[in-house]
Amino acid sequence: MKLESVELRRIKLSLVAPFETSFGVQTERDVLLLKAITDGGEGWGECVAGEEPTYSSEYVDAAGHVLIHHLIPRLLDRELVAADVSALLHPVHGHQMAKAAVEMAVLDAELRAQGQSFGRFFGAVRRAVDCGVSVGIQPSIAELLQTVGGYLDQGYRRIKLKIKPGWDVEPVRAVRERFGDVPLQVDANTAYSLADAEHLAKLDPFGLLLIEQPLPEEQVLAHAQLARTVRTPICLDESITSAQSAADAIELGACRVINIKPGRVGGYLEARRIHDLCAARGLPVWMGGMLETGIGRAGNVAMAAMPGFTLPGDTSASDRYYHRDITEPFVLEDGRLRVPTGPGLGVSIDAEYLESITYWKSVVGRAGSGVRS
Ligand code: NPG
Repeated sequence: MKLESVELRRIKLSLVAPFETSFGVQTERDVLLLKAITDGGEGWGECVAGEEPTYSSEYVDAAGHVLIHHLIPRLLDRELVAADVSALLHPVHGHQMAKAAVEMAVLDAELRAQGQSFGRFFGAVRRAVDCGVSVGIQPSIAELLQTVGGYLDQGYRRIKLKIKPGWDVEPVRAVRERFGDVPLQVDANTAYSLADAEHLAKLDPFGLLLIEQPLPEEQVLAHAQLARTVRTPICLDESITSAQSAADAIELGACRVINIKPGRVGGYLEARRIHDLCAARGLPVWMGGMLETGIGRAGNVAMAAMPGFTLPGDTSASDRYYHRDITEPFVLEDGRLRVPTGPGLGVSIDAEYLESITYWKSVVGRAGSGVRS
């Protein structure tokens, strides 16, 4: 397959409600989407980088820049398959989210051309995946209980609470007291230090599924040390940027669970390697979320149907985030989302709506004779 050009576009989508994590409050998503134009058809990719470099060092302006100037030019006008993309991009250090977006677009084009779905390509073993929901930091315990109750009424099968110092043990206690033994986990997004070990151990009596990324991403050894004080399984997110870093963290005893986000690790193919290595070592994995539109959600739901994804993911329904999605919405059915079965990502883009919320476009490649914006 030959990649002839890539169309990049930026869209803005308001969130249904503000989303607060230990690193800030988000009220809208500024999304970079890619359309790969090949001699065998088109494919779509979504970049999960946020507007600001607060979750990781990547951010959407930089992702657009590195794609246009350093990544896409390495892929144009040559015979390639999606499996070649990461090696071709290897000379460029880092920028996993940008790399993931272009690999995804090429993979979608390739699978659409073959008439094969992402689910089939990944070896999906279920038609629908169990869904959890990530609950942002709330202004009060009363609002938290109301929000969690609403999601449980909708059928979500697991609740994840965002925590930070000052908002941790009490919200967990309140949710346990009100909602009993609902599957519950917490996510700190790197907000603690090893000195907080005794404090984090106060979460142990609540029977959480896991504590996600309590310490800064580079402190992998400290997570292993934390695990000596805290009994709740530690799950890594930000620290896991590749299959290699996953293997190292497991070997060190830094985590007993891994959150897989294809965008964070450079793409679906690396994410699949992490799934495989965790399965071989007996670690459960689950699918993370980065507030994806229907494009990214489609790929994530398909991957979450692989056998090692034994915990519910942050693969929430479209209406958890958006009033109107850019694809047909993902709708919760008995706490699950159906895995798309059509070719490639298996979703169709609402072209008119997409156009109406696009505020920037650029083409790299033949149609754009290099770079056009
Ligand atoms: O369901 O898509 C979702 C969001 C799940 O909490 C979620 N994501 O730290 O995992 C995270 C968090 C996040 C969201 C991180 C946006 C970065 C950006």
